[in-house]
Amino acid sequence: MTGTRLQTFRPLRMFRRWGPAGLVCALALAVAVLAGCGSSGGSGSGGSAGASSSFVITIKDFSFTTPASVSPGATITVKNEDDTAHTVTADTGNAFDDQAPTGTSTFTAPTKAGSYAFHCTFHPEMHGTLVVR
Ligand SMILES: [Cu+2]
Repeated sequence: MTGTRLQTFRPLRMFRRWGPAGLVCALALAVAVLAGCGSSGGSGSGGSAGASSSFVITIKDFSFTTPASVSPGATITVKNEDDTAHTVTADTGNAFDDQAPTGTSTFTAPTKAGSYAFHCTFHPEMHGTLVVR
């Protein structure tokens, strides 16, 4: 009698011990499969989108350092490493006029391709060119 009871209880204990581990394994597999599918499909669009929006204009020692070119409508990050405020202002029209206090600011590049000369309104000797293409 006790022997049969033990035989029925042992498998149950085994299942209880394997249950959580089995669940974890199954979940891990499912996550791995999902992550694998997600990354293979998403890395292409996600990666390129991240790269295309990382345009930085650096201002240091009263001088602009500008990317070779930026994408139309891209978000441009302006890093002003000077202790004084500057601006990134288009010479003509109002294509962009970014107030650039010390630190980081952003503005949106023109959506029209072209070469946009810009200056700093506080320091007219500061010039740069933003190429959009
Ligand atoms: Cu300035």
